[in-house]
Amino acid sequence: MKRLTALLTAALISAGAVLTTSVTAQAANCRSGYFCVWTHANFDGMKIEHSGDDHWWEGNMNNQDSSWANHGVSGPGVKDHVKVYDGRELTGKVTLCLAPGQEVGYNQGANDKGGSHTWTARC
Ligand SMILES: [Ca+2]
Repeated sequence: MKRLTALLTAALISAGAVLTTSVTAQAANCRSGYFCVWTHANFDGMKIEHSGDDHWWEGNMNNQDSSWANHGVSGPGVKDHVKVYDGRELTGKVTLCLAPGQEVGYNQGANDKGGSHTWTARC
């Protein structure tokens, strides 16, 4: 019985190690087809997921964005890039432009600057 317990413990430890590895490999937890924004760096803090444009980020995300992930799905004629604008209503400069699949854990120039975003064909 002691031996069985030891085996089970070893199995649990290796299962845990596998889980940890896969979480690290996929850094950003963001659904397929969505553009996700977090209030903290490295995909932490509050998250908002967008399937479309948002030209008026709410107060709890406006000028709070610190990491970003574009999990948009590409296809013929699909706008699969995302531009983040400094101001609301797509005004001011573009602080970030993300290609499909791109994840940005932190960007000093874009940190806490975003106010709106749009899906676009290219950067
Ligand atoms: Ca922030």
